[in-house]
Amino acid sequence: MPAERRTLDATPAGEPHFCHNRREYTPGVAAVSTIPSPGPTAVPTPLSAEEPDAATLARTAEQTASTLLAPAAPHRLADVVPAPQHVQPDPTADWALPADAVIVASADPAALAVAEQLAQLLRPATGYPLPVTDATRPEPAGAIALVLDGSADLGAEGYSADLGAEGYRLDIATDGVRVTAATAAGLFYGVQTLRQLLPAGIESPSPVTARWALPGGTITDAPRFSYRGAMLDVARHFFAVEDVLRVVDHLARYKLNHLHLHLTDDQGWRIAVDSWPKLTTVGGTTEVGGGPGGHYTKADYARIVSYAAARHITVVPEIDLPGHTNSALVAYPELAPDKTAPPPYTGTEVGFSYVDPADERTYDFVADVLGEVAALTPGPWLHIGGDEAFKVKGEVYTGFVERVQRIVADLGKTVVGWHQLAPAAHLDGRVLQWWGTNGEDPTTVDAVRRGARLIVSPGNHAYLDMKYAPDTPIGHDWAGLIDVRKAYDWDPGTHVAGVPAEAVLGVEAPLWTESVTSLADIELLLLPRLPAIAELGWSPRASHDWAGFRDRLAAQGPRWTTAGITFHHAPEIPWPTAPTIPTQRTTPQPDTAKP
Ligand code: TNX
Repeated sequence: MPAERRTLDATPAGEPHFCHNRREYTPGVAAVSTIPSPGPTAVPTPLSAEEPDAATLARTAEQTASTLLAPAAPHRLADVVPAPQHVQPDPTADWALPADAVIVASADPAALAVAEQLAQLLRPATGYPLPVTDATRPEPAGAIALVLDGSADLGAEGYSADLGAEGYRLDIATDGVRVTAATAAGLFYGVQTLRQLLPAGIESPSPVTARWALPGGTITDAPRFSYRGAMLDVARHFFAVEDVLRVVDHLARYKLNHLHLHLTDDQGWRIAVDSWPKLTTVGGTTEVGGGPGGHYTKADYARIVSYAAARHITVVPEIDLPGHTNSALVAYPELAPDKTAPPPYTGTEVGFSYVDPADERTYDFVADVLGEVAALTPGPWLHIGGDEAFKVKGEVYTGFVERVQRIVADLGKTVVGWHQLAPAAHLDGRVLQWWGTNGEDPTTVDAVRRGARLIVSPGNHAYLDMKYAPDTPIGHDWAGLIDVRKAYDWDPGTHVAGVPAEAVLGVEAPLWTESVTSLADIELLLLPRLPAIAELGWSPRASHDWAGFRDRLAAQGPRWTTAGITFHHAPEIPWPTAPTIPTQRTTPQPDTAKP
């Protein structure tokens, strides 16, 4: 286990220490924790088996009480990742969540669902009941209100704005909090902002005592790009549904709205296809390194899709064609150019396999597979891969791609593919995912001129499988090292020379998993770079500022620590050195957190 994942939590002597994995309150005693320490500069103190004496306990209680009773300054209204579009602080209008607060929502199922999600976020740490009611009842004073309002100009005073389908306005005043949006997605993003403005202790899975204060003022916010995504490669290593759902949670926190699942590759086929059952029963049983692999049943996949949808995230399934298909050829040798089954592949080379583009049976296979995947997928996109098919060249390659693009269109879906698709004929709406490392790419520019739109995923900025530094225990370095600044300091709107910003649909951070074998590995590579990419996708370019981002990102560390999430303690980020988590309650409160 890499050092990041087993650390000694340090606590300055005499200060209360809340140890999450053991759920106990140990004044002045450091504890071995399986969650990361708050920062690289934390100084470990020795473990002590001694009980604190009465005087120490009394002093601790006094210090704790004075910390908790002091009107702790809430976060600043602008301390949010991704940076909001417009922030108007009002220091006279701070608000504190009362224990009897009510969450009121517009009488609309989608708005009420967001209200219930907010309650579920707040109940575990606060221990408050936080009942959810609809707005047909009178709005009680001190409530958090979630209001669907499609007609109003949501701009704040002196700042008029069309907040579009995903925007929201958050008003925090002494007499209550209100999120207003035209859609449930907007309300959901307002809730994510509200969550970050509360103290880090709000991420605790069990009750802690804190003053649950929010900074007064108004935020008006909307995304820069409509497509903000991350990709998880579940083919090189297979990940259980629960792991994928947890990744969805991470995306949701940072207002990402697409999860691209790389479902098939040489090393394994991960999605059940009824008409070609051996894809999973044979092709799904391998993975990199010789592990058992696995696959999603249709019910598993539907569970991921609906969990993501409830968080306003659209799943983009990828069936990689015509290359990266060894696992399919093992299952169905008739698809192979020489009609012979290749041996199963568990290495990490690319570019050697392909389905036979000269055989009509291949197109039956493609139509059947894409048809079943499309039927399971409510979102508009079908990703057909297209990368690194080194043995399918020239017109044979473009001819194959053009046929597959038409199959996708006939299914009523929009084609997405890696930018190697560029030379193929344009088809209405098609989207290329650009993963180059050099922003000069005339072939892609030409495809854009013919109508293609781009999702930008530069290998040397957005690839989450690249190492942070030479000593990162997992990951690649073929596109260079990507520290947090490298992940943050680029502009999706201008990155590919000659592609106008209007052609850029958005940004995506792919995570390839050749060396990634566990959820902790996934989180180590995702955090803290995912929020950097999320900010590029959401925040106005004018807000781009490394120094400010670094500070706002640093404040996420205690949140991840409190929630038990692994992350890389990137040395360029000024992580807080002391836990900001207050004491665990001594009097147990009812746990209303269970869904
Ligand atoms: C290139 S990026 C690939 C993947 C590898 C990745 C490793 C792309 C479209 N293809 O097959 O997993 O590099 O970083």
